[in-house]
Amino acid sequence: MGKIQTQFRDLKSQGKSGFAVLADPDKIAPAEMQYLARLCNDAKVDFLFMGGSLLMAHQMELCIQRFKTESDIPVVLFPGSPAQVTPYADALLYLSLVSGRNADMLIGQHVVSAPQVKASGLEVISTGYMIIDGGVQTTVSYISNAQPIPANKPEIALCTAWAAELQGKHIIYMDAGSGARKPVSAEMIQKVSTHIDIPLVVGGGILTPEKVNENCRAGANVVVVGNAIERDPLLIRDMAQAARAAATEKILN
Ligand code: 1GP
Repeated sequence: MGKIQTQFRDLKSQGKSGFAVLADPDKIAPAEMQYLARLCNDAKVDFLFMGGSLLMAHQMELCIQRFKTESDIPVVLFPGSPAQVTPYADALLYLSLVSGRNADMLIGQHVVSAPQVKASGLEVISTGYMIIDGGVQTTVSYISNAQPIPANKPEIALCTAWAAELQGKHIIYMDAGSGARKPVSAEMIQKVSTHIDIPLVVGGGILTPEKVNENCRAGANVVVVGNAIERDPLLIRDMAQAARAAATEKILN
């Protein structure tokens, strides 16, 4: 098992939560990456996720290189398309959109990009990617042309996560989509996390350290935040702390 997958698994087995900052190369300039890296180092962020649903700025590799001049935090690709696969990162979330019924997002794009992924040398983390309705159509649900799982149907989310686990996926990522109006509910997180044995990543529409903490106490092993941090990078410290604190709070309650 690769190093980063082991980090995810350790968080799950120890009942802990980590924090991931999502940087979208369409929204951040390479010149800003060193500042971001220093903030992440100070806050002891666990992972930097890199990726976006679109990629208009072809600066992802430069962004990663700049980040790595300042930080040893693992860089994990969260690609919106095979064009975003680059060997400059440490690992790749190999996303299969298991909540949708779009064959291209389940296997088609994987076939096309397999030679590139094999040659990249990246640690590949097979990911059951589930889009949950976040109250607004997000870029990812529009681009993927796939219906999200209804927010009030935790049992559908659980069956989907079970199916992905049974297929051998390494992790589950439940995403309300970037800029979601409603993040994934604590009830759904709890339902899924208590019944699967693989780590659970949760993201989309999370705006406050309190929400990070709530998601972690509900069972998220990694919480991902993008938009809120783009608006206020100083949130990184409090959000990372809120994720770490959740494990202790679970024990005390
Ligand atoms: C989206 O889970 C990520 O795929 C993060 O979403 O940008 O809303 O934090 P936000």
